[in-house]
Amino acid sequence: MNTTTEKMSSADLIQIEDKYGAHNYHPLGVVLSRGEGVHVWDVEGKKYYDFLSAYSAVNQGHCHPKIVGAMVDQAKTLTLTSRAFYNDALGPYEKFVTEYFGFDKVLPMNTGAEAVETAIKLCRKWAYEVKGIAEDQAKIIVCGGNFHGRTTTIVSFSDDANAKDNFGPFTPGFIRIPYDDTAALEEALKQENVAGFLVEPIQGEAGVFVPSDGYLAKARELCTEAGALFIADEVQTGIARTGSLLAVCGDCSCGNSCQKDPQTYVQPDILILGKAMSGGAYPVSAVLANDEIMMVIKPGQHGSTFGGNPVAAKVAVAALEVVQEENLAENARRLGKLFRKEMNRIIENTDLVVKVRGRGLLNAILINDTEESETAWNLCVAMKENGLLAKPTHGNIIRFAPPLVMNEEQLMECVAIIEKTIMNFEK
Ligand code: IF1
Repeated sequence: MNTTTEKMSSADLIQIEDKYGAHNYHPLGVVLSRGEGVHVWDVEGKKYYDFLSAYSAVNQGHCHPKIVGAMVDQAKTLTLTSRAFYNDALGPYEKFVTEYFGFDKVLPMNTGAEAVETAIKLCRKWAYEVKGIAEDQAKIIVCGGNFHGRTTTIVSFSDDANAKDNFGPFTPGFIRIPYDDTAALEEALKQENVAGFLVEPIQGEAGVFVPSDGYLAKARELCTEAGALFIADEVQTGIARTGSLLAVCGDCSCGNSCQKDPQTYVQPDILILGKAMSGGAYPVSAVLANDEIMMVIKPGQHGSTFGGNPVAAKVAVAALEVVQEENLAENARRLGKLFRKEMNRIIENTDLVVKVRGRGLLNAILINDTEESETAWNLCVAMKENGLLAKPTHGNIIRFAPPLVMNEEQLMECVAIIEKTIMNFEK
């Protein structure tokens, strides 16, 4: 097999990944070579609807011309200076992004996990230097079923055996409580030396768990009373995915620009963003906070070679402008309601699916089988054959998260594919 000149088939490409790549993933058997908007194409030219959006990174659609244009222009001009010197794209991006989300300052990183690590470090340093917790005693409360990334510290407070087992010794300083449980949070906040509470406004990896109404607001209130920082990980839920700019915006009336609607908005002390910050074009993540918190980090105490590079800065501005220009939050909200309504209609006519849940265009269906069963996987294989790509999470849950640039006609075509697949499926 000539891997450089001849066009390789999907089977060839799967085979070389298997032989030369670490086996840390188990992909669906499709090899993609092109994307545009809500669609991707495989090596053989078959077209699919993308219902994963690279785990909600491609909210703005594949290869959005404005985002790619910004990236290519900047890539031809200046790619990286490091933060040892200033660059002419970072400052304007920092002004733009802080105004966009309403915080005093931003700390730019690359991946979601790095941004979560940054938030943890920031929270601890604030606890020692502002709150006055004794050295090395700070604790951060986290939730059962959390997913915040793959670093050693982050997996230290995971309760997912797959993510965690045999990666110890683990980082101490975390208290895990059940998700969506304000009584447990209230109890945990009574412990000494609590610095903060780190939470996903909707749990993604756990299977798209939307907490009870009022949970985030109550958690915010409890953190304020206890003098602990409320840290929202919106790496997956942010940037219009759940039908508002951020999931902490709730069912707001602001549309595509967060005006912090006092009826629904829950203000985090630290906001963590990643994925769709770049529309999936480039790794861009960010931690946002106000000065009282962010200013505890001084020169030399935290950073990243690539964080805040000029390409990332230009890409992020373009990607966030697209969210507003194309009304993606409103579209996600409207199409999400339609999608759940259609899924509920299908559920009435099948025993295979028991529930749909989610917000905006972050949804999941629960398959009527055990976590160990192959049913959800086989359904995803069948949907792939029918031209729609999705992936199971936790064995019996299928997450549906298309790009937010979808229109109603396309969504209904996707509903028809899902319905046909479910109705024709035999275990
Ligand atoms: C993988 C899930 C999605 C995240 C939240 C931080 C990060 C993530 C809330 C880290 C990342 C990913 C990573 C991806 C699978 C994935 C995922 F299935 F685990 F739940 F999105 F749906 N906080 N989520 O969801 O961001 O460092 O990856 O940039 O393959 O691990 P990252």
